[in-house]
Amino acid sequence: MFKKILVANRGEIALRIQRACRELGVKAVMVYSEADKEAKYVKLAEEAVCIGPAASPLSYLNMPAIISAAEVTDAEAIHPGYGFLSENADFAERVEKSGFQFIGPSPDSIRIMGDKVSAKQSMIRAGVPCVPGSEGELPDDPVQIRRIAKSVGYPVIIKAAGGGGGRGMRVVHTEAALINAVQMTKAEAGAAFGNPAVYMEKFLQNPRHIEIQILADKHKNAVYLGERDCSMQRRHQKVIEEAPAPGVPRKLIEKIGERCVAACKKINYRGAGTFEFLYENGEFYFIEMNTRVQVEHPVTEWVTGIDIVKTQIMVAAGEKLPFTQRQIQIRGHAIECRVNAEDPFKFTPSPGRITSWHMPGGPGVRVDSHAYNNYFVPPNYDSMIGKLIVHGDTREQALARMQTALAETVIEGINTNIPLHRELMVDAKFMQGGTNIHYLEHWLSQHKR
Ligand code: MV4
Repeated sequence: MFKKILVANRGEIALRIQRACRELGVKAVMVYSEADKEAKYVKLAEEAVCIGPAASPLSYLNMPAIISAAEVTDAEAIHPGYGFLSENADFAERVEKSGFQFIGPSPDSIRIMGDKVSAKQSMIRAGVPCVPGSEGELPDDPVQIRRIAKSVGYPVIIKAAGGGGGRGMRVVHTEAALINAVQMTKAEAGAAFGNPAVYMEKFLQNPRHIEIQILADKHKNAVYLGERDCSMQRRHQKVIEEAPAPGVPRKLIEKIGERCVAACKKINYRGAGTFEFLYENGEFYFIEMNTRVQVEHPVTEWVTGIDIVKTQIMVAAGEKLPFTQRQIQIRGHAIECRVNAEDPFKFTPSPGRITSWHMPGGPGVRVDSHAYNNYFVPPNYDSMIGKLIVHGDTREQALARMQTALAETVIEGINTNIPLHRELMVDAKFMQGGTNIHYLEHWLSQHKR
């Protein structure tokens, strides 16, 4: 095992990684920007290095500053967390070329999954079901593009190979609109991602977003840790996640999970990863793979009993996965509410000083947050200030525990989305389970206040 690792991130995930290190007996070096000196994990750190000013490009995205911090502190490995440099293949490569272990997959795996066309092609080859569409990148010839769209069937969606997470997409309903839409998407993709390549898929109108968590080691072992339902989202930002996905047959999850595991072995994947699917009319369709630990990993940790962050570190150090697929059981139900510093219904960011902070507790309640009473939420970063996670034997018990936890929560001095979560946890349709990716935005458009 490593003696010391460097945590190249901020916020709640920096604290989460620091906690995993403590449990493993690994020293954690925290890096921080000038805006994050007051964060809990910096105060708790045995060692912390300031890597630059508040602006992310000068600190959390500053590769030389981060690698230098690892050098001066004698760290052996770098955990990138999520966001920032976590899915940057060039960073992973520079980390390894500098003699450190990157806690994540190989630069090659990150690169393949970062290009959505090559990701999809590699999944088709590995037997993972994908959304029907173009075979790879769209050609330039309008005649051929029209022919592909006709065979896929309208509506279709044009997606940028360099996009992902909802960036660089356009829905096309008619042949008349097709060629212009392809040209527009290509132009935008070239400007935004430096890669004008686009591909086409059948546009699914009312899917759910369900993802499969996997873990793989360097010894050809891989497992899936069940699924998460992340359909409750607004503008591609997830708001609530849960595991398991309500109403999805166990047998189907097992079939898809086994396909994901087979794909991991085929591409020599290592570390934690997530296969994102759209789920519609009882079928799963792969869309993208994330090569990092995700914000919503705690719901999977709670239903499986597996510490995903600890396991990431163990497999990066070369250890074998300490469990087999047979030993992984899904127990009960977990729900996560992302706590954001923002207006609960208008969504304008609300940074500033927290003047009162009381977190809930009791059976089946977990709070992951780097904030505390009197903490100043800096205006420079993502608005998420923490996560509230509950577990119950059943979904009904988890819902009841989340309702109680939200009622106990007090955050003053800034606006948060706790009032939004309080309303959603008693919403009849959400309580039934199985709402699709459009549900929250539709609910908000009808919301009176
Ligand atoms: C789709 C789709 C419908 N059909 N692809 C958006 C984010 C990116 N990961 C893929 N996205 C979508 N791809 C096909 N063929 C609808 C979406 C989509 C979406 C997906 C997941 C979660 C939220 C979403 C919100 C709007 C659109």
